[in-house]
Amino acid sequence: MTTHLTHWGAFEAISDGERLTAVRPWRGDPEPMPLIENVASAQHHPARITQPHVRRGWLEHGPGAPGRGSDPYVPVSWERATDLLAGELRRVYERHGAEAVYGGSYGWASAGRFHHAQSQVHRFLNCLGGYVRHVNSYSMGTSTVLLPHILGDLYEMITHATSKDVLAEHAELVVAFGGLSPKNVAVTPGGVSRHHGRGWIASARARGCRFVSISPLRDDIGDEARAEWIAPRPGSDAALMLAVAQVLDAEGLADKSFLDRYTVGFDRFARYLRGSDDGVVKDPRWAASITGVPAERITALAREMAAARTFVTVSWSLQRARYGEQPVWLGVVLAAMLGRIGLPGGGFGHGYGSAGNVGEPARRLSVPRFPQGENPVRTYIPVARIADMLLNPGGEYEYDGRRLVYPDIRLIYWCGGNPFHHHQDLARLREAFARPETIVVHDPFWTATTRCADIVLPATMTIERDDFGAGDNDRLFFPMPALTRPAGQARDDYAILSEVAEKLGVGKEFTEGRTTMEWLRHLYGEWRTTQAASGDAGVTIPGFEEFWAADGFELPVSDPGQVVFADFRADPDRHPLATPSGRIEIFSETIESFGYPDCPGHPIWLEPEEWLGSAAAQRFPLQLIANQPRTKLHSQLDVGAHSQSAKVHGREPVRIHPSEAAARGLREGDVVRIVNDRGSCLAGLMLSEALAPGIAQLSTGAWYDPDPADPSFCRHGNPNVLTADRPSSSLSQGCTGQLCLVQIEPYTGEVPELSVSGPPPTV
Ligand SMILES: Nc1nc2c(c(=O)[nH]1)N[C@H]1C(S)=C(S)[C@@H](COP(=O)(O)OP(=O)(O)OC[C@H]3O[C@@H](n4cnc5c(=O)[nH]c(N)nc54)[C@H](O)[C@@H]3O)O[C@H]1N2
Ligand SMILES: Nc1nc2c(c(=O)[nH]1)N[C@H]1C(S)=C(S)[C@@H](COP(=O)(O)OP(=O)(O)OC[C@H]3O[C@@H](n4cnc5c(=O)[nH]c(N)nc54)[C@H](O)[C@@H]3O)O[C@H]1N2
Ligand SMILES: [Mo]
Repeated sequence: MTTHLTHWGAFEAISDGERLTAVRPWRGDPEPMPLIENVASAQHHPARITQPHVRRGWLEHGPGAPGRGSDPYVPVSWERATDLLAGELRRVYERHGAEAVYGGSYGWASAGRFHHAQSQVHRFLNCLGGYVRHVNSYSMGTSTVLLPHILGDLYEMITHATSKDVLAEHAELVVAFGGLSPKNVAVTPGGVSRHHGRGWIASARARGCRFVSISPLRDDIGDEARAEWIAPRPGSDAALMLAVAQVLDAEGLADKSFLDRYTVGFDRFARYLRGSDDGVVKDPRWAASITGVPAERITALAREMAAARTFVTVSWSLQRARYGEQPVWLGVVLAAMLGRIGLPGGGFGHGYGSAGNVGEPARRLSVPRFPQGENPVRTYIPVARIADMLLNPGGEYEYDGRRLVYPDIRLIYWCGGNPFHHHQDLARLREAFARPETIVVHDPFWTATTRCADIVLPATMTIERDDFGAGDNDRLFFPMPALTRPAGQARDDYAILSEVAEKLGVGKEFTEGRTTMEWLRHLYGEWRTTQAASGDAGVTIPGFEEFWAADGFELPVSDPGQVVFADFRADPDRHPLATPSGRIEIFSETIESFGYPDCPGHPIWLEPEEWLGSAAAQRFPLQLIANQPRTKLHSQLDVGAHSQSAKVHGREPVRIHPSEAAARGLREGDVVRIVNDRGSCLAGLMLSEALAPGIAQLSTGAWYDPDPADPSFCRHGNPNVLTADRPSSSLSQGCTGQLCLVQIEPYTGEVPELSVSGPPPTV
């Protein structure tokens, strides 16, 4: 058995050289995950791309020819494909310059430090003169802009977040907005060895710590928490939090000395809470009418939070929504009012239910990375503005106090991401993707994005190549020797880019003359030397041969008992935050100075366009939660066995409360149509009392399978035909894919065949 690493866990496998014949969880994993089953079953699926392809219209009529998304593909040799690609890159760089190339290429790609697809393509494009990049992520696009203004260092909140073991030992009450989702914490960017998502909750519970999960889904927290469930209307958490703050303020429960010493701007915020200027006191009665949570429960919750050592955590989902800054900022404000920031078991956390690395102690050692070179192009977009950019070249927009201009993109180069998975309003994205002259995609699979590309190059999966890997804050650094040969003619991104670089005369710059194994040895050797020279490794690092032959190298951590902001609490003058005031900013003069009505200088309640309290809910009375999928990572390996096992008539499952089904004459197992003004999709109906009435939950990840006549209708169940391409705010321009309003209807037509379960038509 050989060990292998994925973003969702490590596994041991036996291979016959062609495929994996047995897979079992890595023996060190206390909470193994069934997602590992997707890998072997997807490898030779008919949706695997087995050779290079070029879209017929592009091949016959040249760059810019219409027909993207409907043309058949022409299989070509590697020689032909790389010739065409090199020629087109030369044309675009010569005629339009690097500002015309979008190489942002957002996406999670795969575990493995060397073959990380984005690093590969970025290095390659840098050798050609650079590219328009993206900033931030779909994950935390809103917090990434907000938190530096109010807490300073974002990295601090993730890498140095209070350890889960510290919470298990010291917290008395955990109030989790968005829950502590067991499915999400199974995943860590870059890989996870020992899953630690549930054990700490069970230990805390056994010690008497109480959990309150504030979320539309009861199963956003595991049974081991025996949590109280409070289900406010989605999108209304800011109102609930304001009312908790109002009770703390009005009843004298706020920690005044903490607020004085460690924060700025409470007074400005308090005027809003007390209604000093607008005459509206943000009390529990006010919040009850917005959130649907009884006023008495809100008042009691505030008192419980003040009486115990309370940890407030806000999941990333709350900021992947309109005005998503507000609940995150208010989570910080509540924790500040409770005065326990910087103490073990108290304070504020962000994402303890979102990813496995949050609350794992920081490592003493970094891990090697493939250098990307320098990008001389200064133009960038906040990542979720991709469709806006393509549709409005030259258009101006606001971002974090700046006025930016969209570039005029002629060529898109995508490796390791799936925009037709991750972006909102896919019919609009289809329009946007019709604009550039050329789209190049590398992927192992015929995803919806490869089906919209002009040049399609088949990439290997991790099990088909040599690499090494370790996830963020994960403690194991694994060698990842190839387990099988590549499927079909698939090649590593590195091999593909090396060949094209050679044809463009920058081969030497890109490869530095190294093969993959030479790179692995080189990167490892350099890393080992640097760590040894720093004298701080705290461990002897084996030589490459020993590392490569073994089963993972244990990386030491700095402080297993890490508590975020402990230094700041101990001495805020010597350890100020990286904010303008050096303190926690409850009121931010910087944000106020931008003058954005959709994100003023202190947190407030702003009513989103699409929530159960809005006028639009008359026509679309269900709030769709488009959250992360349980059976896969995003769209990855959706054709795999574990993901397929959850489908209903081949469609993605949508869950609603039984009362909502009864009201529509629907039954479990029905194929239904989910609809709003932007689009519609089919899904398979599941009934559950784990959802509040008024809620529908359709996770992301089903491969977009548009009706040939109507790109706004997905036959498979991708919620992004329904979500809106609206930014969180002018401040952060983040993704808001989590929530939208819909109606669910019976589907009476013939259930159509899916086209994404095989390759597109070829000629
Ligand atoms: N409605 C809604 N939409 C959302 C979200 C939401 O909450 N709601 N969440 C958002 C979030 S947080 C995220 S992070 C995004 C995720 O969006 P993405 O990261 O774009 O999604 P993935 O499915 O991980 O896409 C990775 C792609 O890379 C391919 N790939 C894997 N390994 C390799 C490789 O080695 N080389 C190459 N060339 N390709 C490879 C995979 O086959 C897959 O097609 O989705 C966002 N979209
Ligand atoms: N299995 C699996 N795990 C994953 C991923 C995956 O694709 N699959 N993706 C990974 C990635 S890239 C990321 S960024 C993280 C994302 O981590 P999150 O953003 O935290 O994850 P989600 O599952 O989208 O949302 C968590 C829960 O938030 C709740 N929620 C939604 N809206 C509201 C609201 O307005 N108020 C409240 N109180 N709750 C709300 C929903 O019920 C939802 O189930 O997950 C990571 N983990
Ligand atoms: Mo994400």
